[in-house]
Amino acid sequence: MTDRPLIASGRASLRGTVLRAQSGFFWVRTEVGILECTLRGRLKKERQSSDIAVIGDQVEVTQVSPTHGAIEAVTPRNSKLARRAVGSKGIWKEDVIVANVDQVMLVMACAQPDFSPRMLDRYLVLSEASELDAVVIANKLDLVGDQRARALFDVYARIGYPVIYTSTRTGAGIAELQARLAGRISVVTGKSGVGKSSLLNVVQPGLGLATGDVSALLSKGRHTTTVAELIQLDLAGGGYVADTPGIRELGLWRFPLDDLAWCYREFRPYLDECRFAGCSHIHEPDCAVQAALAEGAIDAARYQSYVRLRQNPSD
Ligand SMILES: Nc1nc2c(ncn2[C@@H]2O[C@H](COP(=O)(O)OP(=O)(O)OP(=O)(O)O)[C@@H](O)[C@H]2O)c(=O)[nH]1
Ligand SMILES: [Mg+2]
Ligand SMILES: [Zn+2]
Repeated sequence: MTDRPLIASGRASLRGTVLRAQSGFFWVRTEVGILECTLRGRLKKERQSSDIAVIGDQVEVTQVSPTHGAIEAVTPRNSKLARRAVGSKGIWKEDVIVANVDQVMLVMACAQPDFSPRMLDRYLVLSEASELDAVVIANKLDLVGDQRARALFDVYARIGYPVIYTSTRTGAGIAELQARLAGRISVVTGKSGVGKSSLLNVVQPGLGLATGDVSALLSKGRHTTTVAELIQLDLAGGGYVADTPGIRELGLWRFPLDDLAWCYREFRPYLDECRFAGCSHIHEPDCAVQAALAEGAIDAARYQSYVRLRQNPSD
């Protein structure tokens, strides 16, 4: 970095957060309001990539008019959500879609659609691989009741994930969800129909996201667009929810085959105890993970999901 003064050519330098990015334009929230910005040429030269600035980035902006600015610098990211994309020569490269993500909210329905532990485990693996905190939202509690819901999700609480039981019908868990979202940048994901938009509408009345069948149509349309944005939450302490086409498509997330066992967080205490380095924890003798399974310290269904993913990562 140069020792550029805070006031460059008579124009104020501002700090801001990228709220929206589309085709080279960035909407940045600053203390003087939201400015529509482009990237300074110098930045583009330094780093030839599509993710120089993404939503969630903290940036330094020079205001050039009451409504426009130029992004001068991007602050190093604390965390990021990336997906794999095909780079030059067909080599996989990382494509950052949200920066400074504080947590991933994995929304599941207790029923309608049926809860799929397999899918949740997959999401958790992907969150762990990105080293992002994950929160499990067990929605539609009203359809099954407390006891049944806990039978489905308690295992996740036991291995250390926060689990929030919610219903947009009864209002259960909504205050807890709001408290979790306040002051953080969150990514909300989960399959179609689980109630993501309904939850956000209850968290923030007035948001007016489409739900139900209408939403299915709209979200298909949105998949084809390239807009990524942070939805500002009107909670004490603020908070943002990231909405991007890329994060809904799970297959595009970075998938960590080598570190798969580590991504099952309850396996971690045992990983250094196996007899063989590079143990797959499936058939080797003196495997500490299998021993923990036999003792009941590792949940059998979680272990089975590990074996299936390990043997068949793409299915
Ligand atoms: N019984 C019950 N139904 C719910 C609840 N939350 C949402 N629903 C219903 O579930 C359906 C799907 O909700 P959406 O909010 O559109 O789901 P979504 O996850 O946003 O779906 P996509 O936008 O397609 O990804 C709607 O008919 C909602 O009314 C709940 O807590 N209980
Ligand atoms: Mg929706
Ligand atoms: Zn092992």
